[in-house]
Amino acid sequence: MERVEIEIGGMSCGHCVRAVEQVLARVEGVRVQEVRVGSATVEYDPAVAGAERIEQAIQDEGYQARVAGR
Ligand SMILES: [Cu+2]
Repeated sequence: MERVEIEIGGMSCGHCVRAVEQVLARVEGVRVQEVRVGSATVEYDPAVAGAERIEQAIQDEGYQARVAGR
């Protein structure tokens, strides 16, 4: 598993935190570590999930996302 930090734009409250948690939990190969307003930390299996898929899942929910280091 690799651990990454994701910068997330457009989050403002606890509702956003729960929405992002739920969206990340549905991405195969991803284990959610922590979601805060504006960022998240996850572990993912590079053989199953990629940074691009993680960003896309968050963007599909209506937020901006950028995996650190990309
Ligand atoms: Cu919110």
